[in-house]
Amino acid sequence: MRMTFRWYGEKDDNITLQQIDQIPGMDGIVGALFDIPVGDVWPVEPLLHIKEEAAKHNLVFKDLESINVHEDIKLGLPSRDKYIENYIQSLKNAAKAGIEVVCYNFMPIFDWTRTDLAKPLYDGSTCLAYDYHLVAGKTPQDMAREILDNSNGFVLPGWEPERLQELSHLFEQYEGMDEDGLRKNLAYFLKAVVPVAEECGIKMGIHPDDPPISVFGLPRIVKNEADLDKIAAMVDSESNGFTICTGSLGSNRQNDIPHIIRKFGRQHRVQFVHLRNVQVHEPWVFNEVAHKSAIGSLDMFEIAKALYDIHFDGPIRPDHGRMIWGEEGRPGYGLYDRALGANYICGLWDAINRLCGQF
Ligand SMILES: [Mn+2]
Repeated sequence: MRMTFRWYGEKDDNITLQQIDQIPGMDGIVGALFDIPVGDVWPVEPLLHIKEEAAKHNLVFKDLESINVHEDIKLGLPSRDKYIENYIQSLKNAAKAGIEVVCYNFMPIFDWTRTDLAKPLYDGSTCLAYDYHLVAGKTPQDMAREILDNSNGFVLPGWEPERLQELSHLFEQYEGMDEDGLRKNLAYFLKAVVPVAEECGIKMGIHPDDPPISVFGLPRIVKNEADLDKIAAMVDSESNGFTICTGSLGSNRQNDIPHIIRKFGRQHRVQFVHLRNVQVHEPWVFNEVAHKSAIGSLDMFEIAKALYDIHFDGPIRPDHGRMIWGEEGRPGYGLYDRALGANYICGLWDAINRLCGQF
């Protein structure tokens, strides 16, 4: 596996490449071009620039998160073909810059959703949390406003202020669309894009819905094993793969993550892994916690062992961390707790490797 760390770039991240390089066991960064509007073509040059900067700090840059999918593609509008062409060109350009893995999601309107970006834990740290009771009485606009107000001045991917201005219009466009309708639009997109990804050596990994449940009545199609089966069947190619995000899938205790990893790993469909622990209090009431198994609901050893067993050689990154030691930063993306998480995962991996000694 390749241990990686999500980085928002020179302009938008308060964490430096040098700090990332100082995390033991760190191999690379996961990056993106955050200033390119969704739907536009990603040029090669700025990707090469990130690659060069990363290399100065002994870090590889082979993984993108995310090239976002334009809403017209998810909606299946006639204009989608133009945006699919752009997506294809972005993949070709990414390949020219040495990119191997591209994460994306197919969530309507919202990217991830939380009801609290700084929930205090017992030890004074804060974390991201979700409680469906709190969503019940809210409009999407209320939710968007809260997230913007609590993001410590950082723009959170999927919650860009300009997109949120169009919220009412976007909801109108999705009226009447069910899961099958959205699934058809994903299949249309994948049938066009995956052959090109395959040709240029890029593995695509769709990110699960976060949380994996319908929010505000919008359809969600990446929630569980059955959904992943349907997506895998849309295009028979290793380039049509998954980002296994343990915090997203794991917030539903019905999802058996080690089983999902082994099953789709055997099909060579696991392309990217986000490791995060969550504490699930009751269905759809959960908060994120430190990575260590004993602290949350997920058995990180079993998850790491499943990845080891499928000989996973793609990128793993510690996902959202808590805010600890007085750090201020982008919610979920502080330095300290993610660094601790990476170190914990490396420790698990080393121990499994030493005990099993397969490779
Ligand atoms: Mn994730």
